[in-house]
Amino acid sequence: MKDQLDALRLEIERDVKAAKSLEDLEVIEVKYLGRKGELTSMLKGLANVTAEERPVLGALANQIKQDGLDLIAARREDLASSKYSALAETERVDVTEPGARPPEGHLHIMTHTIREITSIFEKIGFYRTRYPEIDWDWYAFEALNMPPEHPARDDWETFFMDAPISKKGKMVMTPHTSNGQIHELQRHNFPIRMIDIGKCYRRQVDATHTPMFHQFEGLFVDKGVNITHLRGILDYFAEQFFGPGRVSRIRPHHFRFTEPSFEVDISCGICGGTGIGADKKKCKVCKRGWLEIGGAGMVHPNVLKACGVDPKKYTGFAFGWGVERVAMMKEGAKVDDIRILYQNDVRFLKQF
Ligand code: FA5
Repeated sequence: MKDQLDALRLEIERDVKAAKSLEDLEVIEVKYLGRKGELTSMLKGLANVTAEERPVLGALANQIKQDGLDLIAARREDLASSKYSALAETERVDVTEPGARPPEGHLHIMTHTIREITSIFEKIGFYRTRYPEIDWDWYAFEALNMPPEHPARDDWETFFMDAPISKKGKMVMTPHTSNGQIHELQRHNFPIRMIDIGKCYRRQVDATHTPMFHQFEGLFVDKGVNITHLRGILDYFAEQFFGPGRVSRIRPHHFRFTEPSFEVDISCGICGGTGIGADKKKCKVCKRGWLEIGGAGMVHPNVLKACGVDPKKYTGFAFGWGVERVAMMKEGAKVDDIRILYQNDVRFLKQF
């Protein structure tokens, strides 16, 4: 039996040495030293040996078990440390290395433009307002001196809502921000120096029109406001937004809600307002020295009256321009089709 025990010791030593993983060691321990292992079954043979041999062989078996456990523990430590040192090699992290930055987004060119316009007007005492973008016909047309069925309404190519009709008419998706004039005038909080920026909707789409676009509406109403104030504000905006040396001009036009009414132009930044390009030919951008920016005029007395404001006491001017259009007219913008602003093409958007 002693020979069997010695042979078992050698087997344990050989297998432990050959073990390649912590899992191998588990198997070896169970196989040789476990409760149903080879050593235990060998000890059953002690019943057949002499009384003198029994304690000697018993002690030897205990020694083999202890040595085997020690050997396994030592090998386990070796394997564990080499496992972690291999991991340290393959999965080393250099915490000082610069990280991989995820791509960063930024604000849309329209948001930038809206913020810029707001801050230009805030500097001269205007305040930003927001009025409904879905509103009653009365605010969008009737109070603006455009009675039901008036042909002037056709210019606004309006979307009507499928909603119940009220005393104030049908609901519309506002085709301009001029409904803001009515809401603001009804507050009777003078002087009014409003800049209302919002979304507008019209049934139009081509290189210069989108079905959804933005307008900014200025309204200045107080005692003694006249056209010279309007001219001053237009020139101020031209220079602040488009750059030094840019000026505005007004041409006669017709809107039902202003009298007199104007179309406003800004001098072209490419040809300096001359209409002649560097190649001595017609300027390619404006062709005539001026770029059209939008409408303006003195608030019509009927509009003031519709809002309960006495036109003999108060006068004012209003203007309404497209945010997309002014952004496109900025020098260097190089946007020749308005629709690209809303196509979500990152290659285009990330330029701004
Ligand atoms: C108006 O909407 C008037 N409410 C402006 C106004 C306000 C005049 C106050 C007088 C006093 P108009 O329809 O011309 O006017 O539009 C003004 C500007 O909005 C245009 O010059 C253009 O810049 C922009 N615009 C109009 N329709 C579209 C569209 N479909 N897509 C993009 N921009 C548009």
